[in-house]
Amino acid sequence: MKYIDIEVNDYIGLITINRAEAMNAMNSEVIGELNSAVKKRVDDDKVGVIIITGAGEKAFVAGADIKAMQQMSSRQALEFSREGQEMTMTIENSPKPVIAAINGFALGGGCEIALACDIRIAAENAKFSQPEVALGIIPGWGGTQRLPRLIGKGRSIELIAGGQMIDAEEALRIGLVNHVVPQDQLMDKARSLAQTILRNGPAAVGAAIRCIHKGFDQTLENALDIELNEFSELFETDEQREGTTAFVEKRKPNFR
Ligand code: CO8
Repeated sequence: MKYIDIEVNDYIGLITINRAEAMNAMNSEVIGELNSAVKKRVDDDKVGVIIITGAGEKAFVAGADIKAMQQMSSRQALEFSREGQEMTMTIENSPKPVIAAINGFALGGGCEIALACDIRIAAENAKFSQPEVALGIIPGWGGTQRLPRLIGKGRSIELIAGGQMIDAEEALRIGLVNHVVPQDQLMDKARSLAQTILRNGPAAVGAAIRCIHKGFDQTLENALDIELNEFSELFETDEQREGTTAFVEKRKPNFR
């Protein structure tokens, strides 16, 4: 892959978006590579948690490639938006938790990639915005939908209609990120969170995340049905037997 670096260690699949000359901005090629890198980590038995970050210390992702969008027709824009939405759906649908380690600018499509992840950790220098309206466009990779689901409608309208940049502390205050840490501790924090998750049953972790994502927009009744099904299906797995037996036998479970 030209724009994506991959490292797999201790069941953590680290995906680094690496297009340093353009602040890791995403053109079609980078979108396709990120989509396929996430799919491959989902299929990899040696990966239990995925971390997505950007190369360098300035940018996570500075958005979709504005130069590529400059001359797009409406049909091409539809296709570009669809590619980005597919990529963010691949991230959101991953049964393995995806952590965004946000090491700098997360603007436009970069913020939308972070929004599609399950957990967001920001370095102190991270900056966030949905600045699309300043370019005469709108977020097209899920920002108008995922941002209000995460931080509420009022704050989302202020950020999307205003296009202003906010810093990591403000992002923490409004619930856009889970943690803010000094830049040199970002990857340690992401890895330590990944290791906490990796102690648990992988099928159970996947099922829990599916329940949260799939149930979120449903009525409580329908969402509880989703939980019921996921809960009972885990009783067909070795994992449920191992987890409960380990408790009874007063030992640590061996899930992997
Ligand atoms: N696209 C293309 N190139 C970019 C982008 C980008 N989004 N961001 C930065 N670059 C390039 C710059 O053009 C520059 O290249 P060059 O040296 O060839 O001129 C290089 O990266 C370095 O950038 P700067 O010199 O500007 O670095 P600064 O440190 O001065 O500024 C910023 C960094 C603040 C990140 C600044 O580059 C910036 O504002 N970038 C644009 C941010 C932005 O508006 N992002 C939103 C894009 S729109 C979007 O993401 C929509 C997603 C949905 C699409 C739907 C499809 C239809």
